[in-house]
Amino acid sequence: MNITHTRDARRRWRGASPGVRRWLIVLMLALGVLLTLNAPAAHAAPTLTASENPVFIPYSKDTEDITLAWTVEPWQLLATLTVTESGTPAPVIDKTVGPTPPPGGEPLTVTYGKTYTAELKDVITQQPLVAPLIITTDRIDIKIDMGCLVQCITEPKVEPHGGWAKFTINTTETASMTLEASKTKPNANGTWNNPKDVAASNATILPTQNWTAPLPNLDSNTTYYYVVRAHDTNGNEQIKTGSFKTLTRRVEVTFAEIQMIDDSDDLGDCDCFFWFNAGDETPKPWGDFQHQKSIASGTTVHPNVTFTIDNAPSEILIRALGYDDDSAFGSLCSAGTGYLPYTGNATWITTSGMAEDCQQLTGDQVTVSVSHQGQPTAPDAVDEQFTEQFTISAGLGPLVYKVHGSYKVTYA
Ligand SMILES: [Ca+2]
Ligand SMILES: [Ca+2]
Repeated sequence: MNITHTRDARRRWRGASPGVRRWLIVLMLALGVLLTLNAPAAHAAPTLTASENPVFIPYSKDTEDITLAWTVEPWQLLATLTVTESGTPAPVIDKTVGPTPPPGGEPLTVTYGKTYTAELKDVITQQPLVAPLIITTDRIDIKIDMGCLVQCITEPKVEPHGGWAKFTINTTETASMTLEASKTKPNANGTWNNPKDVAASNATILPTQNWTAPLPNLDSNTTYYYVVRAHDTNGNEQIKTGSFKTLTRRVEVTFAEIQMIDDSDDLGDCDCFFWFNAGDETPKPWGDFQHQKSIASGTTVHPNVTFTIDNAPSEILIRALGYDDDSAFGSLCSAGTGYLPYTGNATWITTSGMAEDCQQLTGDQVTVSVSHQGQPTAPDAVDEQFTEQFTISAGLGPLVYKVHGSYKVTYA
């Protein structure tokens, strides 16, 4: 009966048109897929796992012991476990194993820097039962319980200002810390050959894990190299080095007002002109021999001459030099234009008296500090960006006057 049926079936198969045959094949494949999809729902898929991956290996060691574990299909009684190590031709494990790993797992020693490929295969067909397991290694970046023997300082955060910098330093271990900065690069061990090279420093009062430390009294627009040194409670030391640049100071000076006290002319008002100067900037005139300002004693005038000093030092000089033309007919003045233009010369500014028989002059200067900050422990207590007034008192005569103005300090 069966034979007859089979023959009949074969005959029918051969007799079927190619289109019908193709359709039947598609139907059978579809059924197969459906059965395959349904089958694993009954139990978990095979697995191959490592107790740790990536394997973190402390700096003090080269190798670490881990274990492998697996699960297989219920009918799989034996399997082949192979583990290969990068750079090593022969497998480090190649053995037949049971459906469950030994108690505690299959031991595997991994070496730092190597990559391992673990495979579980059918013991007879050698077909893989699971996807290969790639095991990698890594160093422990953050200290767990080794204190400052390994890295305990995380990357310091630096906020540079114009005349100081704020450091925020966190550690993974409670530590006493010092912070030093210099315009000179430190040695590899975080020290300087000349202790005088250390421009600013700070230290923790009590051991901490979170330290906010200002570095006061720095020069603006300057690169500093810093060293953070941490000592944990076990005496381990670690250093962290880096660099930062302070902001650039800009000063805007305004010569706002001249207060004429004595114009030096008995008959009428002075025939004046002025030179102004701030820092190392080129002096600027207000009026000249041909364009004289008539200014009476007891009055004020407003030149509003301004200077902008980019990258200013911590102190600047602000200067004024006033002239009064007293030439009479027949006086000899340089080329008829009076005294030579002021060049910014420091000694010249404080002269007073008569120049070339035709001009009376008086000058003076004032030094202003453009670097403001609070006490070393709290430099941010005083705003380093500010505007202040200045007064130059030119009192030597024969011209007697005061110049009032302002200077504005900003950082960028
Ligand atoms: Ca005069
Ligand atoms: Ca005059």
